[in-house]
Amino acid sequence: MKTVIIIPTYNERANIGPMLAALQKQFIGMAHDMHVLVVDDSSPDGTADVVREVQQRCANVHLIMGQKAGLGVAYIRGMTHAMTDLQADVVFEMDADFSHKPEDVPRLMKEIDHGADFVIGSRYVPGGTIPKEWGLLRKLNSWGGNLVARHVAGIPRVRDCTAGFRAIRTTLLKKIDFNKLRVQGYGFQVALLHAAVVRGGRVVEVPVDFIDRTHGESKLGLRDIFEFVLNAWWIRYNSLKTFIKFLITGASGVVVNLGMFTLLLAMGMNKYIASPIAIEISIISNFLLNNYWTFRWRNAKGGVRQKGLKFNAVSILSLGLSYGTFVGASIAFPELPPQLNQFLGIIPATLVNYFLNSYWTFKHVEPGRGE
Ligand SMILES: Nc1nc2c(ncn2[C@@H]2O[C@H](COP(=O)(O)OP(=O)(O)OP(=O)(O)O)[C@@H](O)[C@H]2O)c(=O)[nH]1
Ligand SMILES: [Mg+2]
Repeated sequence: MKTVIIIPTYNERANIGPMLAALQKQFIGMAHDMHVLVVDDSSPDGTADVVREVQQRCANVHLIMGQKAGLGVAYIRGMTHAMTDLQADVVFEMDADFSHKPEDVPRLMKEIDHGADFVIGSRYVPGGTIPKEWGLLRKLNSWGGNLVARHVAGIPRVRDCTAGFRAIRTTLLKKIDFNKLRVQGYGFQVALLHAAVVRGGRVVEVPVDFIDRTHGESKLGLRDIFEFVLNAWWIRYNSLKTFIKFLITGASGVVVNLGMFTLLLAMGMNKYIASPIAIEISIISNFLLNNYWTFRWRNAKGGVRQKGLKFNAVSILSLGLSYGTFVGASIAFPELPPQLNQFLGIIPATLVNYFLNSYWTFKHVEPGRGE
């Protein structure tokens, strides 16, 4: 597998040379085709000169240059380059400052080998550590960031959402539209993770020791923190929007079903014929609304025919369940108005519909956790 370790740099002259050397040492024992891509934002300290010098000797070291616009923007440029120009199967995110240990690269890679799509070098799973010298403020900052990411953005099952040491399969990355992430700074890490989880990526956390940098300066600014929190709420708002749309779609289906049923009865149709027709029309209207409105983002690339087939299978099942319930209820409670029996039929069909469409047709990860 072609693997590209992306290292964004801004003024990392003291770190990048030793980091490239340490990575090459790790690559020796690895079975994969390992590369490094440095994404330098024209660092004034001449970080790129060091990389160019290494490139004379190492063909697996790549460099792209840009203007400083934040960590997220740098990663998006790096990932795009790794996927299109370098044809990578796997990309890593990694810092230049030795906060992430080069020796851990093979451990993260092993999880990819075992089938994970998104491996996180995690400080907050058993075995993972943060630097002992971190003061209370630094700890609170990291802890608060994770709290916001997990419970505001809605990634509760991941312990370290803000980690910057990760390995990601490009088959998963290609499903994500970077333009929709809307983050320029460090908030990118959470936005990307959330998008990966929503698209069904298999996330695995591997414990790592996070080491404080000894050379150079931190680039985390106030603007980044502000954007980070804002972005978490933005993700939350979008998730909620999907869930609300799903509920509205469901409610509209009930109206369509009972409305059609009443209309057909008024036209003099037998209730046992009117019932399945009304059910089928509401199932179709639900699907169209879910497909082109609620889960529209899922529709971006192909798969419509496959979804249509799955939808038909789900429809037949829902129709059978709903109609079966209607017939059963009509026989058991002949005195009830037919609309009430028709409504009873909606209940089991809704459950089955919801379950199959969420987890199969639209392959949704968790209800309400859509984008
Ligand atoms: N290309 C590019 N790289 C960046 C930018 N901001 C940060 N980086 C790089 O991203 C990595 C992580 O940045 P750091 O400043 O170490 O952030 P941090 O690890 O949260 O902060 P410290 O713990 O203090 O080191 C480093 O390799 C930086 O050089 C940017 O705007 N553009
Ligand atoms: Mg750092």
